[in-house]
Amino acid sequence: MPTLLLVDLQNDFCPGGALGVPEGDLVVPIANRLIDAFELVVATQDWHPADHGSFAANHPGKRPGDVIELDGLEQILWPVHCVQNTPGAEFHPELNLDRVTHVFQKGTDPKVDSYSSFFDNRRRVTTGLADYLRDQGVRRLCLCGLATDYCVVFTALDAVELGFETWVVEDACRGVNLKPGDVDRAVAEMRSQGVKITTSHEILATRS
Ligand code: VGL
Ligand code: ZN
Repeated sequence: MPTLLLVDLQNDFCPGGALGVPEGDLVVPIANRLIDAFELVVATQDWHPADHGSFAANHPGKRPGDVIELDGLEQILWPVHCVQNTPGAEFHPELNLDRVTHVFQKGTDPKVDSYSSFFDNRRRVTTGLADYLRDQGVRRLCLCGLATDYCVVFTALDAVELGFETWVVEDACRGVNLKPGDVDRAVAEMRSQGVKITTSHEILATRS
């Protein structure tokens, strides 16, 4: 069943948010158009406790962008973002959630970050997304959202590895580009691992 995964379309990842991705809000109307073209729509939500280890503010003397070791794993430090039950963690107000059947939350363990929608960065704990998709008989997964160079790329690479035919809708994603070229490198990496890169125009033309 053609399935769309909306990755982290939350206020804090949109301009003006705590970890605002340039043009992140422009993805929302495209996502809304895409939703109607899919039978099954699911979403992820970055959902951190206030004491999360990925927040620079929780490491005295550290600043966003610094890299530390968090419980043995390399971790980029971020501004405080997507704290559970705060407005920044809510989905963008214009995102149409009517047909979203399930929201998978991630990043809830303070000791480990979770870029992929499937597993934490340690690859120990699953979000339940893979089992959910398999239960629904999903073989092809289309994804879009924020941020291309973090949650989207990690999710897409896991999806192909898990055996899903994986499509990323490039114009419905935006990235952080902490280092110039990060988004381009993420797209190249996805292509090289067998992720198919497409556009919303292509999808809406073939499915409507
Ligand atoms: C994300 C950085 C930190 C993302 C989440 O959704 O891409 N990036 N937390
Ligand atoms: Zn996060």
